[in-house]
Amino acid sequence: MKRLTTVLVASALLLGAAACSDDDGENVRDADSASGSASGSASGSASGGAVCDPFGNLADADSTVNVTLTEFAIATDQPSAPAGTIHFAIENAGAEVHELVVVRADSVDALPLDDDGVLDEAAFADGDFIGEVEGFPAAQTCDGTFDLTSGAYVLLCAIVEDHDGDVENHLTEGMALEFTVV
Ligand SMILES: [Cu+2]
Repeated sequence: MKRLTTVLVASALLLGAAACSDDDGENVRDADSASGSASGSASGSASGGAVCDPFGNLADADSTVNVTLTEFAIATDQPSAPAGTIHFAIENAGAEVHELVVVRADSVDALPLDDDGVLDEAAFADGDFIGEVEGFPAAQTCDGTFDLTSGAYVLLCAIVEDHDGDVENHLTEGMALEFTVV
């Protein structure tokens, strides 16, 4: 009986506290929206901070393959290229930041993924992770030049975005393309 009374009193106190804090509600909401816009601008500046960082030495290129990145696909103007120093002229025709990763792999389905569906770079055999042109903004172009011997490759974008728990995985959304070097 005594315990029940204590609980009731405690509940009354909690209700009272909640009622009293009504005035403070405005401040709490302000703080929330402030942190919301802060994280918004943080990710905004992260996207804005992505710049084209060309990979390899374009002057050494033997051939050029045109690559187009969009949400969420990768396309090339040819399905293969001769072995040698291959220049990928990359256009980001999408609305988001995208990257171009070149790996040696038999197929898109053969790509090693971790439990979260993220490309597992550590799982590649030595030398099979060729290189990457890191993420660069929409409506821009960038260049990647890679020495490729004949074989099967996959071009992909492995960017994973986490919008407050809403995960967007560019690779599993479709940004992977098989490419053959002959
Ligand atoms: Cu992407």
